[in-house]
Amino acid sequence: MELQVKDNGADSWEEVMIIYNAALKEIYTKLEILNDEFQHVHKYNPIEHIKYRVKTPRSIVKKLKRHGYESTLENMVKYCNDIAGIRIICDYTSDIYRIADMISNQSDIKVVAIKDYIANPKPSGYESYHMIVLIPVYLSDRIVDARVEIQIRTIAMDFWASLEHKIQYKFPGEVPQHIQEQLLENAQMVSQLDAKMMALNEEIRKIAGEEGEENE
Ligand code: 0O2
Repeated sequence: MELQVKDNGADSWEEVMIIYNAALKEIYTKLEILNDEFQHVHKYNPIEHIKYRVKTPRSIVKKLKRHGYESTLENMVKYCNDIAGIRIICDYTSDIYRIADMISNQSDIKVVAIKDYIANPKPSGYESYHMIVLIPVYLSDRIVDARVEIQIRTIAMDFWASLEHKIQYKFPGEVPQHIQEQLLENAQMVSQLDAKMMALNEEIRKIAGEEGEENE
């Protein structure tokens, strides 16, 4: 059953945070296992690094306000999909889909939504692959399904997104037009760079594979 709360002050808030933190730890461990096994089988790490966080109360309140909801604990859990967020950074775009598949194939994880901003970038140029998943957290007296947002992107996409995020904070109203245009241009370069790096990597792997076969 998915996590539901009735606002009961600080106690409920602490319990909710324990559950989201537990959900993040579970997904983090699953990803580490997948990465280790992939390294063992394919001699290659699809995951460059992983970051995770529980959204700050301030950001949660801001997001609820943006969506027109009152700031109650009930609304936070119901409407804020990314209280628990994990970001997976990879080298190549192909790794993103590989990791997304590996996550979807875990029988205890339920994928509730996917937003593929790589196939369909945002008008700003933002690229990333987002999954909202439910993962069971085993408590002493019950099991609750906690919502986690997983963002998967390449190093280059992450570089672009972190700069763009900083710019949004610097210009809380509207980002000046010429900066928006440069961001979009840079996003297109990120996309081209990712495609070229992936093609180069595939070529290298192919050559290395052929040489490996010759030496057998
Ligand atoms: P913050 O400050 O990073 O936490 P939903 O989460 O589904 O209720 P939304 O915003 O429609 O609402 O979902 P979406 O588009 O999947 O975005 C979720 C998160 O992705 C955002 O959380 C950002 O972290 C990131 N993101 C989405 N669009 C952009 C973008 O254009 N630029 C950058 N840099 N990041 C983006 P928050 O809560 O909006 O922001």
